[in-house]
Amino acid sequence: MLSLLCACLLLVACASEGSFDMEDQIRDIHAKVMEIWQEMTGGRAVRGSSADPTLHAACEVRPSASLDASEPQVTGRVLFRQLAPGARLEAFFALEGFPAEPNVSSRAIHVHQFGDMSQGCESTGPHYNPLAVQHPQHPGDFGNFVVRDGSLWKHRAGLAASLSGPHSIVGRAVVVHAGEDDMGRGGNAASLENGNAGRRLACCVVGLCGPAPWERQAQEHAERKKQRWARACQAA
Ligand SMILES: [Cu+2]
Ligand SMILES: [Zn+2]
Repeated sequence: MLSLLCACLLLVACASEGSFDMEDQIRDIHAKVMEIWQEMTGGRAVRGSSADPTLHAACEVRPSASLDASEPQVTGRVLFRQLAPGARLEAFFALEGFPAEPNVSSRAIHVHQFGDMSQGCESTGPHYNPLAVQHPQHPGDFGNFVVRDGSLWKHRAGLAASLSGPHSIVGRAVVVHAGEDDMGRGGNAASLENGNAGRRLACCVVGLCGPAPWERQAQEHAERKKQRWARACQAA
């Protein structure tokens, strides 16, 4: 029934005229689906057991089992925080093991449909795409991330994915790619499905957790920022 509702909402959005672009329309549809979901469940599905509505999730990234040993062995974690059901998602990305190239490079990270790592990252399926839209409008299209000295450190806010509701990414996979995401501008069919982001280097399954991993990561992130500033000041 919900998928039918999503399809109807999408049709209405596509048929409507106005100044909204596609991204705004998809955001509105996600918000509407979330609202209906909360009404249907009386809020129980997203409130959890405590009074604090904040949701946290963790994803321990491991190299894809289908890769050769000679390929980069990327490890680390992706942590998520959502302050309330329906709110935009925040994430910390902390990964290492990329080749330490002299120049910075850019790597794509997405949410894929299945939390199945039985065939390495190959069994995680295509991009998670609950509204049957084109890339890069999938809720888990996190875009490109800069890799410096073999590491990737980033905090991002305002992400469209959710840890609750009918389009939750919990139990699905985060996949780290070898290449850059062309953000749908590659001029071929794959570009509108996956951004031609290349091989799947590493992945993990998103699972709910308590607030402690997020707090530790936030502290570590602040410390690293301070150190970077101190180094920049010394160099100046
Ligand atoms: Cu991907
Ligand atoms: Zn996508």
